[in-house]
Amino acid sequence: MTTAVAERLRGLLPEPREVVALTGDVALSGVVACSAAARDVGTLLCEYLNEDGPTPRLTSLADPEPGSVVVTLDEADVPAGEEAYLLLVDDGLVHLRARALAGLRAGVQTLRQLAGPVGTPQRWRLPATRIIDAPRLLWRGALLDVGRWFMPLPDLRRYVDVLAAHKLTTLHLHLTDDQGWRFSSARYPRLTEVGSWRSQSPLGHRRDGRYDGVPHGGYYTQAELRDLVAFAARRGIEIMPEIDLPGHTTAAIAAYPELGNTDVSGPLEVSTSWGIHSTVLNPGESTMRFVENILDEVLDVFPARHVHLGGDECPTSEWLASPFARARAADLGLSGADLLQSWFSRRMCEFVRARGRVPVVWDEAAGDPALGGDVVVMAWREATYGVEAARRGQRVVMAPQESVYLDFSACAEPDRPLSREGCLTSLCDAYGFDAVPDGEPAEVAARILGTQAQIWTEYLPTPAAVDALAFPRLCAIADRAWAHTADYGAFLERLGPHLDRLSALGVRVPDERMWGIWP
Ligand code: TNX
Repeated sequence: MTTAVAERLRGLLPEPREVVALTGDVALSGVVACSAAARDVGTLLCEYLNEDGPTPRLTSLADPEPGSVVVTLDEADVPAGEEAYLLLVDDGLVHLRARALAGLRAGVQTLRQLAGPVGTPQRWRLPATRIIDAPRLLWRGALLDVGRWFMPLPDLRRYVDVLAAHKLTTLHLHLTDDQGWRFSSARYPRLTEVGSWRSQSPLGHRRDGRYDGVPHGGYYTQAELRDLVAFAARRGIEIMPEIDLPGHTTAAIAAYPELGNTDVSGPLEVSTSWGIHSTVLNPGESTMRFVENILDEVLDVFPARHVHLGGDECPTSEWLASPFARARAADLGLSGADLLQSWFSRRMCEFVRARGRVPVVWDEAAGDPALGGDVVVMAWREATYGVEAARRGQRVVMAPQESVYLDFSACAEPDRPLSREGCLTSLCDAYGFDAVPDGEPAEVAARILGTQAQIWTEYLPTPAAVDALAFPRLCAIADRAWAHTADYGAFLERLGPHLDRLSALGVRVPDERMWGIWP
């Protein structure tokens, strides 16, 4: 039995920086001893133990009895960085140390992985070890699109816990799109009364042109979102909200038609089809005030340092056709209505910045140097857009579709799950992507903050469908973002035991045949 316990040291995911196996093991008693400053993390560990471990009890640091986990904010032997930690399992005790709560939270997830599979004997007997760990990249995110298909709150909570288990830092919550608005606003109730609901949804691929005839919708109340934010924060995850602007706004315009370019387009319904829509917000001052009021509500619910303002896929055809938009562009001193998106983004970035937050935009909106040096650029079209932004002096999160879009198929099996047409990113491709490009000067490379997996849900109507495409590629992306070395064969070996953890968390990992193990 002791050998089996010791073997658990080989299946940690993401891979820690340094793992030294010691002799023996420690059976947890359930006592979690922590300083007042570390209490929040102690409570989280107790919650995890409560699921199936020894009855947890939180105590102060005096005289820990055998089997206790001792959690302290202490720098001794801890490497640099907020998320660094040391986990020492030896001599009848478990010591978890870090210089910041973020490090303790990361260490709790490692401790959770050192436990055996759920339901096995000796589950909470941990192998003796000394682990010294810190991440390679600071931004390790996952985007979840709840705009295309609403994800019920319990599933969303589960998802956050799964992200935490992979030591991710950020859930990028894509809350609004042409097909649905999911953020309830006190000031603009029609956004959810009207904008959260569509009459039907596409069936199968977009090119098939078939519909299900079934109304779909849903939204989150502000109280639910605050609760989710707190649940995530305790697990070390920041929820970065995205209100996608000024394109991808059909649902908002369906709710409040005056936000649209009414001189060139008629009344609209919440969209029932996928793809890039020509519908965009009008650039009038009252629309800008609407956007600012919504952002104020969003900032109030989400304390996140980063706020995503969208900016992707914004056709200029309506503005070019609209006399109102053209006149507005001229008033603003712009040479043409096609420059309105740049003006719009600049204004939104200033608004968010004035409230002490950091604006984030998709790469199409990033080219204008007047956006400000603090803006974070999400490079989604290709990694080269990220490299260009970093060379311009902007900070970048690498999210290139060819490598980290989990709505792409992972394999070419004929019975693979429905996914975006014609695109394939195997597990091997996802693992093979390195966010930090070779051959760039150190100061450019340093502006690449990290990477992010994207789960767009056009073809993923249920949490089970999300799991079937997200896993195990999400594990590969999380591993590359955290770990200091890359070895695909070794990753696959660690993935084996990790699958038991995923299924214990309720993740429906697809059959290995669907992973795209080989390119
Ligand atoms: C492009 S990525 C989009 C999304 C789609 C996705 C599908 C980005 C910023 N915009 O609206 O869902 O492709 O892969």
